This record gives sequence, structure tokens and C-alpha cells, in this order.
Amino acid sequence: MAATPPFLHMDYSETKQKLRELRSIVGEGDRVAILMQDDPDPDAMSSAMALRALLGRNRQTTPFFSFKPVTRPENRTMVHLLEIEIEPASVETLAGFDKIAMVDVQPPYFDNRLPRADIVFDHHPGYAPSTVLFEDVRTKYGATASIMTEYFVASEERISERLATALLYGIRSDSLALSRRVTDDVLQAIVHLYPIANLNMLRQIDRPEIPQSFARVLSRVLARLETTDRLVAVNLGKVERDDMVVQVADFCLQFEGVEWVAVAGKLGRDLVIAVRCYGTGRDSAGEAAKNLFGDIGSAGGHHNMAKAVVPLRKWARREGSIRDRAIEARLRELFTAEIAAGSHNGN
Ligand SMILES: [Mn+2]
Repeated sequence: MAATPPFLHMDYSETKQKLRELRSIVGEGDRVAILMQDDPDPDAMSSAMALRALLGRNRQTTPFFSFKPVTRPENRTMVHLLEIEIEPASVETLAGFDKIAMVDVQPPYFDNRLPRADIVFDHHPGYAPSTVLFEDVRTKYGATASIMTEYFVASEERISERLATALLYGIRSDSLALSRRVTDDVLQAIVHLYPIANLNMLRQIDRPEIPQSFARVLSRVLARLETTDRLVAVNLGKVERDDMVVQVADFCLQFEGVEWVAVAGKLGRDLVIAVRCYGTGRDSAGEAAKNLFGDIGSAGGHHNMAKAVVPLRKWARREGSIRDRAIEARLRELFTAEIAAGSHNGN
């Protein structure tokens, strides 16, 4: 008698049947496009990889598409490390494929951007069943990646290290990080994927890469870094991503004697300002950011961390120069006055 996994109630026979169904509708010479949501997330990307593998396809015969590119730094690191290629979608390009598959998303999401869909894998609730050739939507599942994992487990297909790593990350980012109830499908998938996945690579995905060019920005900033009245205030100048402003702010807070940090960076047409406050009293970074920049931009946050985004033209109108050193000097003056006045601490 075959052993049943001890803590699970998964219906393998149905999944096995679904896999036969899936394979039967994709002809050997069919070109298949796998489409993800705009700005694809790890659940979608890993599910796309899984679907391609289940169909025994490669990137030439079964490419991935999205109408909008991946933007989150962690997700871009995943794309880079796992060498995931996603082509920009267009109605014309997709129309040239024999089959269109969707993962982690369903046809209504695309409105009229899409001619049709033939295969749908998803776990999002709230959609009416569509009239596609093949559909597997399991709204009780924590991730589409755990549905895909079940197809491999049920059919005893081999899962590569790269795919296991992707699926595990997809499942984790979709279900565990949000502290939802951990569902059976997620537990089941983790049990199967963990021994295969590359845990080193998972750690790397969690720590987004910094562009090489940022080293020079950082070296200039660190050379002139000084603490005045418990405050570090610096302007990085032009940055490629706003998480760099955030990382420098966190770093500066570690210096001896520093209780306040204000780090600015020019991102496109905005000045992004990250504020940190280490104070144990009633000092509030969020209140300080609002007091200083609420009138010319969006500003807010918590006790210890806050952020303001000020359009450079509004900064220019109120503060004058938008030259990098002038911004830095003014940033220091503004925060020094704000800290001294204590108007941010509710007194
Ligand atoms: Mn998902």
C-alpha cells in the first residue's frame, strides 16, 4: 500500500488528471506565451517557470511576457540570479502565439489588452470562471507556486534546483511574509522544495544588489560625513533607486552619538528624503518630516523612520538652489532647527 503523507489532505489524483488534461491541449509544435501580471511578482515568475517545465518547453518555444516590467529591487535580484527573461507584451505579439497561458492572474485583469487566453493557473478569488480551454484556480491556496509544486509532486516529476529556489521564494513572498494563516498546500510545497532549493541564493535575493556606480556616490558622501548636534544630514545627489537613500540612512544611524539622520537623493524630478530618529524620548521622525515638508510634498512615517518626497521645483520655490551642496546645507539647517524646537515631539 502506498504511504500517505502524514499531515496532508491533498488530492493528488485530481492534480494528476489535470496535468494530463494540460498536456493534451498543448500540441507538440505549438508556440506558447506565458503571461504574468504587470510588474510580475515572485509567485508569478516561479509559476511561469514551473509551467514551462511541466510542458517540457524552453525559452524559445515558451517565452514569458508582461505588459509592465519588474520593478521591486528584490524581484529584480530574483530575475537576475535565476536568469528569468521576461519580454514586453503587446496585443500583436501575443496574437502570434498558438496558446496563451496566464499564471497568478486571470483574463479579466487584462480587460481588452488581450485577444484571448487558453490556460489559466491562479489562486486569486473573486473572478467568475472563464471559458478558457484549461483552468486551475484554487482560491484556498496560499500561492500559485504551491499549485504548481503540487503538479510536480503528484506526477513525481523532477524539480530542478533553480525551479525549487524560485518556487520557494514565490511561495514565501506571497503567503508567509504577509503572516496569513499558513495553509496545507504551502506546508506541503515547502516540505518538498526545501531540500532541493539553493538556500544561499534565497539569501542573496533577500539582499538587493546595489549598482556599481553607487560606490562612488557613497565614497564621496562618507568622506564628508560629520555629526553636528547628534544629527547626520547628507544629500547623495542623483540616485537610481530610492532604496539607496533608505540604506544610507539606516547605515548612518549606527555612528556613535547619532540620534537623527536625514538623507536626501534626487530621483527623477523628486527629492527623496529618508529620516531616522533613534531617540528614546518623544522625538518622532514622522512628525518632523511632516512639519518640514508636509506643505511642499508627501511626508509621513513612524516614530523611528519617515520619508518625504518633494518635487524639486517645489523645493526650488521654497528653498532656492537645487544644487547638491546647497540642498545638503539647507537639509542640515532645517533639521537642526526642527530638533531644537522640538515641535515634532508633541510638546
Ligand atoms: Mn500569487
